[in-house]
Amino acid sequence: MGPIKRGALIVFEGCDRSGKSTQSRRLAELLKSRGIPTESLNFPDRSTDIGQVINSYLTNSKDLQDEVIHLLFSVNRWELMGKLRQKLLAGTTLIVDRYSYSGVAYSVAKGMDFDWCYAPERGLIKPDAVFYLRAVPDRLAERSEFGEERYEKVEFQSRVSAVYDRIFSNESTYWHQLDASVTADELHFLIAEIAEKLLPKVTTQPLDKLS
Ligand code: Z5A
Ligand code: MG
Repeated sequence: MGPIKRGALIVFEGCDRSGKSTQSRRLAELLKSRGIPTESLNFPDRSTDIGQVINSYLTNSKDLQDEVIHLLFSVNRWELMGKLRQKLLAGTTLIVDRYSYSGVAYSVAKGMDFDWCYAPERGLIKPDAVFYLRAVPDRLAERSEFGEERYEKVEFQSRVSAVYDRIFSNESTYWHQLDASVTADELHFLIAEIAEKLLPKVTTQPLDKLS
């Protein structure tokens, strides 16, 4: 038996209701069915102390200054990094629903400075692949449960979408942009195809950091 290969860090990004949770779940199921050790998680992780503060903010029961909530989202990733690194190095592939790019996209959409927003993300583990589910926010508003949390307004989502497009143009080497308006089955097929090619390649490479 050779050395344990590390797992891959695969991230899903996109506006609200773009299908991230659906596609994360389906990819995790597929990989598990192939015998690949896989775990799923999402950010914000509302289960930690900081995650609970974030939850109160998102559900509008608490107000926080823009800079403060931005940094809390980032801390919420940092507090889980040790655990994530351990799992990846032990060979587990992680499917992550939202990551640093959500942090940047939502805060910049409020009018905050791009570089200031990105700075606290530097040093976090760099994803091997990001699936960016891109759609016109008007179309997403037709999906169920849209509009219940703080940021779920079409006009705001359009600004978020523009920031994602900007990040995509900077990070296009490992970002895969997909049209979120096709059916969930079609999306899953495209994602599975990319993931299957990616896994054997990345698992022999060292973990990298966001820079
Ligand atoms: N946020 C932040 O500001 N800073 C940060 O650092 C982080 C997050 C990490 C909570 O996120 C909020 O936190 C979020 C960003 C901010 N802002 N808001 N609002 P969340 O991930 O907990 O919640 P969410 O963005 O609202 O995501 P979501 O609602 O969970 O959407 P989704 O996961 O992308 O979609 P889904 O649940 O898979 O699908 C939505 C619905 O559409 C559902 O009924 C599906 O059955 C349906 N669906 C899915 N795929 C399709 C297709 N292909 N066609 C048609 N219908 C579909
Ligand atoms: Mg979701």
